[in-house]
Amino acid sequence: MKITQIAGFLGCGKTTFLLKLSQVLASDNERKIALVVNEIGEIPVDGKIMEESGMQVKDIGGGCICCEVASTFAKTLTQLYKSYKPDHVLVEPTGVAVPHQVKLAARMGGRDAKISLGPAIVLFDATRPAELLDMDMLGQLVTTQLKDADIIAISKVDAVEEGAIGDSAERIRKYNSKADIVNLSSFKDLGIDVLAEHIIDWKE
Ligand SMILES: Nc1nc2c(ncn2[C@@H]2O[C@H](COP(=O)(O)OP(=O)(O)OP(=O)(O)O)[C@@H](O)[C@H]2O)c(=O)[nH]1
Ligand SMILES: [Mg+2]
Repeated sequence: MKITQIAGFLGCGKTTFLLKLSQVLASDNERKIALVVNEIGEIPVDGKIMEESGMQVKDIGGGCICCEVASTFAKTLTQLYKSYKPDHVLVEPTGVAVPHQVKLAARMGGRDAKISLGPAIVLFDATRPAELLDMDMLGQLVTTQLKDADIIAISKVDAVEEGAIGDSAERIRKYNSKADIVNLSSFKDLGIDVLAEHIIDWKE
């Protein structure tokens, strides 16, 4: 059971991407996929939408899976392993979660289940780089997410000019010199296959 998180700040396109990605991964019928969505609000809107896609969906509310409800997250993973035995679990943390803490929490779930960690994929919204990086508090959170990323996906590239994508990539490189950077548009089905391959091939 490989656990891959799709992280990134609020509204950067995580859920939209997760749904597309899960379809690509599941298109090989041998592969079973489960989704775990962490919501900040009280109404689990995302989870309901996702269930319509016909996959196992677990919705965790009441706090962040990287801190307040880390043990619920771990238990959910153990439960999924025992009852559904997915090949891949795709996790959408909240937009304010820190990827390495999500990994630590996932490891707790691995105590009673045979898990491996997939890459931390962090989405960076190409339509608002300045807003994300130049604000004091917000900027720190976004740069921490970027530093923690194994793979960075510049999202919504359909909505910006080519030059703006390059500018975002240049700024991202300052915070993470190692991660692969992939251009992503869930609307135009760009980058989804590449990211699915990364997940399948990923070794801890
Ligand atoms: N242009 C464009 N817009 C997108 C794309 N993917 C998502 N969006 C839009 O961006 C907004 C946020 O998308 P979500 O997928 O809900 O983003 P999220 O990161 O899950 O949001 P939170 O869970 O609230 O943090 C929505 O209005 C989407 O329609 C894309 O590839 N291109
Ligand atoms: Mg979402």
